[in-house]
Amino acid sequence: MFVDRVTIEAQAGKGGDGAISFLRESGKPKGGPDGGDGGDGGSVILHVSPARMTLQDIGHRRHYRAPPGQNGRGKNMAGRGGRDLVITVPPGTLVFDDEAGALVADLTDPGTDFVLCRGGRGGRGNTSFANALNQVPRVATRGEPGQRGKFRFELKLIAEVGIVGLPNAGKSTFLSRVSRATPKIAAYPFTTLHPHLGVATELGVGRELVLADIPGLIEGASQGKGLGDDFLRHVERTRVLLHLVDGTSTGEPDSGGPAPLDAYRTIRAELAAYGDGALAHKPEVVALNKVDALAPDEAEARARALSAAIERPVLLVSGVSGHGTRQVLETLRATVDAQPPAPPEDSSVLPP
Ligand SMILES: Nc1nc2c(ncn2[C@@H]2O[C@H](COP(=O)(O)OP(=O)(O)OP(=O)(O)O)[C@@H](O)[C@H]2O)c(=O)[nH]1
Ligand SMILES: [Mg+2]
Repeated sequence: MFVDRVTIEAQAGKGGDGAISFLRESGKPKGGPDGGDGGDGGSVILHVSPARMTLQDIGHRRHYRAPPGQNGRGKNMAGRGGRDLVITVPPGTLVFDDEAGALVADLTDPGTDFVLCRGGRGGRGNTSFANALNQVPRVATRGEPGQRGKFRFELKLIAEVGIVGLPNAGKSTFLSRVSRATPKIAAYPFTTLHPHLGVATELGVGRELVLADIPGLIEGASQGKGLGDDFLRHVERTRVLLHLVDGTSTGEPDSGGPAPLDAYRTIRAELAAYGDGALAHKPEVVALNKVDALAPDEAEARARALSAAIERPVLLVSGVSGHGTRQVLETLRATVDAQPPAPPEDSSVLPP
């Protein structure tokens, strides 16, 4: 399970100031007060919607400010209120006060609107101070400041798909191709040091896939080699594995890695060695990656050979060109949907 976590600063709008003004009309030398009230400042609202699946997009911005209310004006014109700033969050978002650490909101129900920072009330114009004793009040009040705060949002996420494969297989490239995730990518092993999460939206609303890039699997990972196999605990809760095999390496000394079948078997052995071995029974979609770098018939031939050896289908894909990614996603989606429903989530939630 992943914890998606972002910290933001939110600031609601200040209320507009009330106006001090007097009616001036020819023939009416002593007009009454006509200063309007200030408008209320905009609030920062959290709106809960399943259309949002992670907090990633929210984290792209650090400051969220709602606009202030406008000041009141003469002729009893009230200032316009500031527009509320609405941040859409996924169901299951926990909001903490970042300084105090206290839980501010537990947002589970779609459709909920939660006022995170209330906009300041607008000030009163002098018209509103007029009474029988004081018909020409020279007072107005200022708008109140809007609430502000620093908040930490947390979301517990379960990836539906765990992307496995040897270092350099192109796991991170694939993930960044199909989602907005930005794991580090480079032409050496162990580029990615932590699992990354992304949401593939290409298949349309309601058919998104949450994918996790699981780095660090090498021969001996289950004995603690390299990054070890600790990250496989994230795979335990996924529904399906996407196993990427580098189609360009052949096992020749300068080809960059083992032949596809050896690469495949190495990962399978590490999966089987983890925990009680249950990972080896997870449904798996296998794809030969980097086919953009191969002649089409060569790619086909290598996929066919791998498929024959492992006795299961092998898709062709390229995270760089995007070739085949759609079919991989469709296959993953169908495989996830064919699984029995996930076990109920542990509902105990503790702030860190
Ligand atoms: N030609 C080609 N190169 C690719 C493709 N996918 C990845 N690469 C290259 O392969 C290298 C490794 O890619 P990564 O996405 O970092 O591989 P990874 O599996 O995440 O590797 P680790 O994080 O080290 O486990 C990089 O140089 C990529 O540019 C592909 O589809 N085609
Ligand atoms: Mg990587």
